Amino acid sequence: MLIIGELLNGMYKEVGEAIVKKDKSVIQKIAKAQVDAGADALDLNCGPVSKDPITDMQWLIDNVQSVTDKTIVIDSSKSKVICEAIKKAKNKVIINSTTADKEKLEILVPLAKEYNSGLIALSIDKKGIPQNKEQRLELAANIIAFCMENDFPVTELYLDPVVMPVDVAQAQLKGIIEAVREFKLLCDPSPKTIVGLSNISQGALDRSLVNRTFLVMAQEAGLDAAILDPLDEKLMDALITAELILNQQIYCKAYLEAYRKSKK
Ligand code: THG
Repeated sequence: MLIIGELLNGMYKEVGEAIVKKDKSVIQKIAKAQVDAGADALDLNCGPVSKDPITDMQWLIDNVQSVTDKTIVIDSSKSKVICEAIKKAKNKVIINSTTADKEKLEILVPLAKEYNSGLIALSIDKKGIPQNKEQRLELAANIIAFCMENDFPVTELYLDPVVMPVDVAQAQLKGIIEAVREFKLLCDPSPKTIVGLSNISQGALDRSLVNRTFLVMAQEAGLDAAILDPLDEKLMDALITAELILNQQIYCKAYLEAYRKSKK
């Protein structure tokens, strides 16, 4: 599982304030803490506080790259922000994200090719978030077709079914897990799959419990990557244990410890 740390997001008060005040020490502390906890990549999102998201995203990338060589995940709904910010990237990059809309695919697929980056694609379009598994699969199939027609390797494509909060769309969650399973069957070689995990528990009482229970189920369905809070130890322990049971990690008696050492 590719573990992408979610904490460098302007949605969090401390991060939002640091972006506004240009306090790089806060950003670098959170970057390092996530890497130490086992993150393979770091999601960077300026959040709603940013008045100049291009400059702010470039500033985030510069400061994160000066403390880690882990993959940078450039998270913005604005293609222009991604196009300008990616110029700062020295580390490996994953673009987050395109939708199934042609206008976005036409900008972001060639950009991902040019920079040899991964590309996250949300199974949504201008009509909004799908209401069922079939609509998610249809959008995913359109995205895959576009990538193939434009020689972008589907093995670098991360399809995201868009996880909804349990208090908003409980009846869809099973279909979202099944979408992960079926995305992997849409072509050979398979595309990768990803979720933004914490979406599911927004408004829920015990967030960590809801997050880790969903994560383990999605892992069984073939999830390849997740944007999550790597500082949540119970979540990380469930992730590692699910990998063990799914035969994705070598078993030893002290496997949690061994896994953490292997990340250092
Ligand atoms: N898919 C993709 N990218 C994404 C998402 C996705 N990026 C953003 C988001 N969803 C994933 N990241 C987060 C980060 C934080 C939270 C949820 C998802 C979160 N934050 C607290 C909240 O809103 O309650 C903030 C609490 C605080 O202020 O301390 O839940 O789905 N491709």
